[in-house]
Amino acid sequence: MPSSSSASLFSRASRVIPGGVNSPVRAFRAVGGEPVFMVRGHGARLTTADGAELLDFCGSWGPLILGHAHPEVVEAVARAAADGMSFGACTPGEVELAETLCRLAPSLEMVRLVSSGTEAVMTALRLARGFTSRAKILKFDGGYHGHSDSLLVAAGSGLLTHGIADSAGVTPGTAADTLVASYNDLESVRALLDANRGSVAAILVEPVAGNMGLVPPALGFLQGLRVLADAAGALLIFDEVITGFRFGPTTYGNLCGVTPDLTTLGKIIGGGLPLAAVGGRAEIMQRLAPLGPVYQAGTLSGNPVAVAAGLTTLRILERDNPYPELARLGKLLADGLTAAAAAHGRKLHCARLGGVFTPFFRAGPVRNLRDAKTSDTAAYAAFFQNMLARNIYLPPAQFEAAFLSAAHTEADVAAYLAAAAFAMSAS
Ligand code: HOZ
Repeated sequence: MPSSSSASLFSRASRVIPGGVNSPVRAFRAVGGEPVFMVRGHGARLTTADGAELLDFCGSWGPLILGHAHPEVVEAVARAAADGMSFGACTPGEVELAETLCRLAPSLEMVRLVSSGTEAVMTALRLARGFTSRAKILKFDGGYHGHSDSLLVAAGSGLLTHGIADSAGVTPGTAADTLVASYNDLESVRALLDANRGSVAAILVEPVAGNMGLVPPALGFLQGLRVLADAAGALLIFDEVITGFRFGPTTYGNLCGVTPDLTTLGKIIGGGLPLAAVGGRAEIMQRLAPLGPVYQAGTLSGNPVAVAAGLTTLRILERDNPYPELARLGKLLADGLTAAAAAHGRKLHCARLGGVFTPFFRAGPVRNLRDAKTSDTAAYAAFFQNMLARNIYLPPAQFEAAFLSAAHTEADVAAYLAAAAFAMSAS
């Protein structure tokens, strides 16, 4: 029988899966060593194929705000699965999920359910282009919006981590329709809109950047984007795949009082299963087929099992309101990490919002990709490995966000900080 250790699984995987991984940021290339294979997750803890128990601060990259295998979510999924995995036909649950999303985030007058964040953003861009009859999209340096062609330009997340500025396989014509501004820099947006007057269909932004590490918006930045988009006749799209339902039981747009024309959601709204959505003004959403000429489709769109996981997650978030506690624990962690770094004479800036954080190994705030890139990535790699040696699992890349869940306790934060003190002194 083949060995089931992480090392032997990775060796088998590398023979049949490119790089041994099904998504590049999992490859550990930025932190050294080989990926750890997971076999189980409960609450805030993971069990590896090697039998180790890890305290998890990656949270599957964002969906697991309730922690792993929340009993109510598991029960809802089991019940839905027992009734049939997929029909390729309409189901009551998808209506309820769409109603719930529209109720919780008033900027969503209508939504279309899809299966991944990539699809949601791809659909939002097509809608924006179809609605405005314009071709260009303005995005931000270090912003990541999934892996559709036109957005693999100056992208964050795995591309930033692996030093792939722009993906091969994207035609120059496609890339030419993507304009790139600097995050938190309204002047760079204004200049691009002026230079491309009448041809920008949409400004696409993560309202809180999460794919160059966590970079919160500067005061007035999102409000400024709204004004600039309106003046240019462009739509404003908030990519909330990470931020939706992460800081409150609603979108970040709703929390910060800026109303985008379209919003993309994913991660949390699927409760850990593949489900995402694009939503916004009815006038725009009604351009989608079968009502309008903008096409989008998917066999597993609105899949009943994923819908059950998402709906149950949203119900629990509304009922239990874990957000103040997530923010309290997040602050405890960020303050403790900052103090540990100071005590060991290390340069560190811990960016944090609510229960989301990124330790940048550099001094001072991080406002954009230029700042993020000056973080000492070798120091992050050493930190990651030292934390892993203490059974703390972090995102295996500097340019990603780490997540607390409702399953984390103050004792878990203390465990993180104890390991971090060790990591700071060791590396
Ligand atoms: N979008 C995730 C990182 N920000 C990637 C998740 C994965 O590749 O597993």
